Amino acid sequence: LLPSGRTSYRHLYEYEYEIKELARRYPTLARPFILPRQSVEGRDIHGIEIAVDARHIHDGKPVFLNMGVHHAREWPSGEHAMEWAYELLTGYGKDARITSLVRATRNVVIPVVNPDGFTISREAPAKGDFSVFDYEMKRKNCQAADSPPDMRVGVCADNPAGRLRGVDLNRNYPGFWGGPGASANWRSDTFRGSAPGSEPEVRAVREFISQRQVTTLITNHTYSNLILRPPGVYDARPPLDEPTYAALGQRMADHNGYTSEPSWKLYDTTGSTEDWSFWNTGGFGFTFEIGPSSFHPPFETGVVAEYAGLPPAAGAGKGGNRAAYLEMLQATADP
Ligand code: 0X9
Ligand code: ZN
Repeated sequence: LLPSGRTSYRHLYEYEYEIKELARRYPTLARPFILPRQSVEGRDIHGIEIAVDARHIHDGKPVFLNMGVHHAREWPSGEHAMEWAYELLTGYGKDARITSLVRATRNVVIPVVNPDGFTISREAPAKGDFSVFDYEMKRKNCQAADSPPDMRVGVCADNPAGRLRGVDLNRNYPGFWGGPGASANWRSDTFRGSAPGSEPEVRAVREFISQRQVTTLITNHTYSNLILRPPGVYDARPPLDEPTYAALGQRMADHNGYTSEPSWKLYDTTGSTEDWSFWNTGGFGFTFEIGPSSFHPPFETGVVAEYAGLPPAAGAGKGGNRAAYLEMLQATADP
């Protein structure tokens, strides 16, 4: 069903192992890499790049970046990104459309942008009470510097502030940072951090986008079956090319059955990923909110199978995020 054949949520070590294994299986088509900055706790942030000659990174082709797990508890977001890597690698040379699109582009997948938070959420003992010690519901990264000294004691996985320690990586980008829809309080789940771009995980992504020719990106989250585009706040000027942006969002929504809309319609946010990337690089970026009703429902409920357009996907029978991502790749190849 899924390109990888997986039947359970990956752990961080499985993402890392599978990236290495794919690179071994597809030595010309795939290049594993580590972003030049580590997470707060010193973990590597892994990615895989897919192109006809994966190692020749400066061949002038546009880069489509597909990311997951800015938010720790949003496990399906990493799964969909990782399945996309399998899709391209297993489809190249077999599927005519994938082959021609891969020839025209470079594809980068960073399935877990927040490896510290993800590890805590994924490995947490089940509690399920949504208290601050319910680490499975952790959202932010592991930054401790902003909390008061008595709250800094203990490791990120077990400390007096529980899962509230950390910065919301989707409020820390330097795009409208300081505005509404983000908190200045370190305990908040939408804490923006001490300064725009203060977090190493955000710096890692920003530096990658700025140093490479990333023209399009999708940052995956869960949940609500939405395709979101800038602006994140109502009173920000809509992009000059809003009609083009909106049309691309709608073409993707036709595949996965989601609702495509400007992100402020959900609620105000500042410091989000694609607000920064659009206003700073001009590249088209979208947030996908995968799944109908929870951050990481049991795998068996099919929220990862929705990748392939299978029920209970909003657009079941259409094409799922597989088809939506291909639409984005088409736009990358042929802007
Ligand atoms: O609040 C968020 O960061 C996203 N929702 S989530 O439940 N995954 O946390 C929505 C962000 C929407 N705003 C922008 N993308 N600008
Ligand atoms: Zn999220």
